[in-house]
Amino acid sequence: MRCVFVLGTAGSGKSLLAHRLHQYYNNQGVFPALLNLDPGAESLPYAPDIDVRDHVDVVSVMRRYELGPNGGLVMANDMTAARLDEIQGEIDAVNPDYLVVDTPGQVELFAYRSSGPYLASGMSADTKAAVFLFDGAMMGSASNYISVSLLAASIRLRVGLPCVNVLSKSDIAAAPPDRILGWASDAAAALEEAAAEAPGRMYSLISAIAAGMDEEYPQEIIPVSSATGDGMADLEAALSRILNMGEEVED
Ligand SMILES: Nc1nc2c(ncn2[C@@H]2O[C@H](COP(=O)(O)OP(=O)(O)OP(=O)(O)O)[C@@H](O)[C@H]2O)c(=O)[nH]1
Ligand SMILES: [Mg+2]
Repeated sequence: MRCVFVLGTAGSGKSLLAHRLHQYYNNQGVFPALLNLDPGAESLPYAPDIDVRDHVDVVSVMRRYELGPNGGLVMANDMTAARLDEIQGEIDAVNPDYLVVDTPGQVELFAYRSSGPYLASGMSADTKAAVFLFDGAMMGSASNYISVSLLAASIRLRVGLPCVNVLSKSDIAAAPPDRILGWASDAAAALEEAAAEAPGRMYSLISAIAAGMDEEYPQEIIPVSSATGDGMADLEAALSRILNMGEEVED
């Protein structure tokens, strides 16, 4: 089994992309399954094969421990990790070729507490990869791009999986996708634009950040639209390079 975790900031398009990936693999004639790891999801654009909400109920957690919505989600995420054995049993019973994992809306709950890295490393699969979504609707400026790149690097560090960067919602991106790809391929150009947007005293901070990110450049970022399907084949090929070491999708 190959396993793909879909990560990204709140509302960046994780759930819809997870659905599209599942459809894509299905159309390729392999057997995919969808795991929802977001206990706070009220509605999903797909019917999950395995659903953490069958194990952890945020509203009951809030009531039982007298927590607000954020405290409830924190605890629900931690409780998810404690249910790994049961969730793994359900995955094994389905036994897909590809498991697509939709993660909690608040990426910081997944990545920065111990539950996400624990689930990412503890789940049993032959190979694993992550997709990190740069929310196209937020990519209107070079400084936004650099900020989200930092978040992506930090999350990669925490989750510890090889990662494919995706520009999500490419059909409604806040800047032309070619311009965003320019920021990804050329650190100096991104820095220049970001510095021009930033107040003077931010310049040295932005310079230091860009210098530190030099190792990360050029970044590969794949524009994908879950609305039109554009870019799905490129995303699958990038995932395949990690999951199947370059082979096409296979069962
Ligand atoms: N136009 C367009 N809209 C999209 C695309 N992907 C997602 N959306 C819309 O963006 C909104 C959020 O999408 P979701 O898939 O729920 O995003 P998410 O990251 O799972 O959201 P949370 O789990 O709530 O953090 C929905 O209204 C989607 O229909 C896309 O590629 N193009
Ligand atoms: Mg979601």
